[in-house]
Amino acid sequence: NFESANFFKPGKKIMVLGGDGFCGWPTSLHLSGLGHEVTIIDNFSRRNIDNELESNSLTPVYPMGTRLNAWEEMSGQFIDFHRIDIAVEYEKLLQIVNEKKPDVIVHFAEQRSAPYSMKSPAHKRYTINNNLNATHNLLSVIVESGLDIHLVHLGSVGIYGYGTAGIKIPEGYLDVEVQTETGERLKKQILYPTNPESIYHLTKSQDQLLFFYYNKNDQVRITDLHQGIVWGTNTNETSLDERLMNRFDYDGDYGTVLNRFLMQAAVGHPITVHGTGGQTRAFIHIQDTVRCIQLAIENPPLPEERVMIFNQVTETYRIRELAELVSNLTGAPIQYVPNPRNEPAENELSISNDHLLSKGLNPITLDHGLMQEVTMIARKYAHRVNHAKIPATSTWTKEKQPGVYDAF
Ligand code: NAD
Ligand code: USQ
Repeated sequence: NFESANFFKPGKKIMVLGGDGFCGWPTSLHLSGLGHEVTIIDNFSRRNIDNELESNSLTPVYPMGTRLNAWEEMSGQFIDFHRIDIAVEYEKLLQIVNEKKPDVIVHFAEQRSAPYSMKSPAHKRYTINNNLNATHNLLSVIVESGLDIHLVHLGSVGIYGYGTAGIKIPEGYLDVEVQTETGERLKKQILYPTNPESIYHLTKSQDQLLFFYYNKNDQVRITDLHQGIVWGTNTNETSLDERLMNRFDYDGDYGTVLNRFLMQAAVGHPITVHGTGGQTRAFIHIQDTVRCIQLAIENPPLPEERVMIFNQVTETYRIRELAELVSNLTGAPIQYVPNPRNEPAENELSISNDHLLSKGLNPITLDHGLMQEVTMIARKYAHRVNHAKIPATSTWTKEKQPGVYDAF
């Protein structure tokens, strides 16, 4: 079942920004395995944030050199790596783009945790500066290089907001009908108005406007993938050797909900449901993430086409349903804790994902076998868990008042 058997097929030149991260590393291996010429750019900020938070990935994350050597040993494929802070080192980014002349740039290089972005004014400012400058520098570099580069960006379902009033969320564009000054009815498609619930999600909302502008003004070809919460750890490629293992975030800031629940069950911690657990969210397995990025690369927008937006999700679940699923699977107890976030206590979420399905995605749905696999990984590395880092401690407002959201 190793999709990457076709090692020597000539491919595209692809740069993966943020290629050391949870989604970027398995994507880099997957694309390299398909025969593409891959260059990773990363500034290791995610590894440094682990140091700042005194937390760690549950699984061991090997140094980049060890990872790349292991990949070459296993696949015969070479991946190039450059350490660049794309939010700051504009000239270095421009130089490497001019040298490599990539056909495609996949952009994962942003601070991606909502709780981390809400920890303090300094964390808010860092997230805004890093994410907006990263995206803007990249767009500016693409234009300055004069190359026709297809930019594939990882956005977030969260920018749509979670109070969608019974609307099935479309893929980026909303059909509206307005009355003109002369009384005619005008039909238009507009970017779905964003309603972010964290500073992190706010940066993803701003990214959307940056893409809109650079596409309109400079005809940059862009696919923006609005991705749901990723779960799972390994892909076909990262499973080949322990040195290729993907990271597994479990702490209160970076651990995402389903992986946290599976980890909690494995290490004997109650499953922490925020509030009533009535929040409905969209999910995707990491193996589907890498496949969707492949599909986005294989189906670029035409020159001068508007920004292509796909919802990169495979299913939706209510958080308490997930907790019950994991509890039934493992016997772990559920603990309802006060919600540190400012989010609707209960929400429905219906979301269209037709584009990726039409391009050939065959979704992996929540499957007991796969969930057990994640629990096995968590059990194997349970000795690495720092229990003090499990609770979610980042609150959304200075004096968090439970239920305050409902007042708005
Ligand atoms: P991650 O933090 O594991 O990876 C991001 C990588 O980007 C890290 O290796 C980090 O060092 C690097 N990076 C950050 N800022 C950089 C900069 N200025 N210059 C160079 N490198 C930089 O995050 P992830 O989970 O892999 O997420 C990747 C992308 O996918 C993010 O943009 C995120 O918003 C999006 N996304 C993630 C999820 C999820 O559940 N993990 C869901 C939806 C969308
Ligand atoms: N939650 C719990 N218990 C926990 C942890 C979380 O009940 O122990 C709840 C949260 O309150 C929230 C939901 O689970 O209602 C999801 O939280 P999360 O941390 O799994 O996901 P989120 O903060 O939305 O962010 C993650 C990624 C982000 C990505 C986003 C996709 O970190 O990069 O953009 O998922 S989406 O949610 O679709 O916007």
